[in-house]
Amino acid sequence: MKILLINPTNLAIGSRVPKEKLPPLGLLYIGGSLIDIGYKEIELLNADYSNMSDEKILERLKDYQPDVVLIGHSGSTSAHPIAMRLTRQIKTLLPKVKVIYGGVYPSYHAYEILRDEASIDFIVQGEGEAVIRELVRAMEVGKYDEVKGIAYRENGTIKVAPPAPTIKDLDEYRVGWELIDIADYSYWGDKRAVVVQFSRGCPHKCSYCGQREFWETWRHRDPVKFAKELARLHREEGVEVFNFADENPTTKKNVWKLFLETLIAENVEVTLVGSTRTDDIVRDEDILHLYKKAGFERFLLGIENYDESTIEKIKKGTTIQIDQKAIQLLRKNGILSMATYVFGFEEETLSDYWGGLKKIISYDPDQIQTLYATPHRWTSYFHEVKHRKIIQPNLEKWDYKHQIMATNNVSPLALFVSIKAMELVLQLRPRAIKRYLFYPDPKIRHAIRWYYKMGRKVWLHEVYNFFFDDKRLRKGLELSSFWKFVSVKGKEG
Ligand code: B12
Ligand code: SF4
Repeated sequence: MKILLINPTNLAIGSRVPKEKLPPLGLLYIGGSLIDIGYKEIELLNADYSNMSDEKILERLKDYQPDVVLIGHSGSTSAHPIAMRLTRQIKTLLPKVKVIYGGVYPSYHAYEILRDEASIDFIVQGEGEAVIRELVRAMEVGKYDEVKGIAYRENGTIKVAPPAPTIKDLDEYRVGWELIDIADYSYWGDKRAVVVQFSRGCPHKCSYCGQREFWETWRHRDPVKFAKELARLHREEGVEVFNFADENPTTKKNVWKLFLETLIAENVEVTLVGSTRTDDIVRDEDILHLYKKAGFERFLLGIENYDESTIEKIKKGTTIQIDQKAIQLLRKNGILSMATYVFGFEEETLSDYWGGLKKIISYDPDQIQTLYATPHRWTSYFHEVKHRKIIQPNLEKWDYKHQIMATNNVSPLALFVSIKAMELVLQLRPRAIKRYLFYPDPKIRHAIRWYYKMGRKVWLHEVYNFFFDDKRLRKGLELSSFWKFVSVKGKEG
């Protein structure tokens, strides 16, 4: 069976603005899982890498003549319309090819996608490694009723199988690194880089979070094996930067400490970047020097908001004191902090932004990432905001960098200008510029300068898009009508 994995293009800034690209880890896990049960005719077409045109992608399909196409993108909501445009053309070109679609967005919209898109034959719902093995084996015999975790069409009826159990031992599956040339991938200013994943899931319950339920429970790989794999990738493949895909890698202190100590003992000079929670950083005050020694240069901290009552409302489970302390502790240990700030809550006002700006300056993070509240249907936040008006109906723009819902007190223009001004103030304030120019550690100085360079490009790109490209509705539908279907996991019917 000839298999082609496709990472479709995505128009989001994360795909289009930086020249540097990271490998699509999800598809590499899926490929690795199939290679390990004997499927050898398998290739990856990373169309997102070079923003490949549909014509070029189709040419490649014509040459390769796959029996099965596996398609999915990590930025799954915003990539969905493009993935569908592509699969329709693939089916026209190769009508016999079977198309399997996976990832977060299709997992939760399986029923609607199969109802509306004749080009999709199967959807894998949830974690894919174990399910894809079962599905591909079932395809050899054409019998699917025993396969859990899939949705498909049979004699014109849409069937949604019961969910597959989560993988207990993550070390049973490996990343199919052989599907890419690692030397093609870089990040952090021309450093060879890959995405890795130590753990899946998160035990916390933030209401807007689109990730925690997807993985169901928090699980982690063997910390010693994982550290050794990073060291091997550094020694044999020259990987310098590891970008952690984890939602929350630091969940268990003892396990995390063992990972850090093992990596330190491997004595490899690598850069690690990831995301975690501020309360874990505060909890780990006594071992933050190990974070630094292992190679951590930056943490993205999902602070989201700087107002105590909003933090409570979104069930973040932290406090402003903890958030502030985490930033100070990271700085004390020579690790950069990137604080997120989510905009677009219903009742926010211009004076809230002013208050937020003053607070964030007092927190003094090294970097800021501004985002718009985005009501993914599979989050509890979706249900809280069903009455709100959708001003951005194009799913390609549901990438956290476009305003999706109207707010009551601030126009989209005023909100956009406030965000852009806030970014300028934060990144150009004297303390930040001083670090840009004189940060004593040259590795961290490089990281700061790289981020400024990227930030400048993104800032200009967003301003251009806002005024000349993005189309917004003045009066959109309510979210509930816009979406029409509100049941979880696309299982209606
Ligand atoms: C690393 C990362 C990036 C990196 C690199 C992306 C890359 N090359 O893969 C960068 C910084 C470039 C990035 C950019 C963006 N990202 Co990002 N990113 C992540 C992050 C942290 C990890 C992704 C990952 O590797 N996960 C681990 C893999 C193993 O999981 P997976 O991809 O879901 O795959 C599994 C299953 O979904 C399934 N599966 C997936 N595909 C397929 C296909 C088939 C056929 C099958 C059978 C199964 C299957 O099986 C896999 C194994 O179990 C996630 C957050 C997170 N913790 O997951 C956000 C995340 C994926 N990013 C997100 C977003 C919004 C973006 C951007 C749109 C942001 C922007 N405005 O620019 C862009 C999109 C461009 C892009 N290239 O992805 C959102 C997506 C939300 C959504 N559901 O739509 C996430 C979930 C963050 C969040 N908080 O919500 N991102
Ligand atoms: S801490 Fe992060 S990953 Fe965990 S539920 Fe909250 S937003 Fe989601």
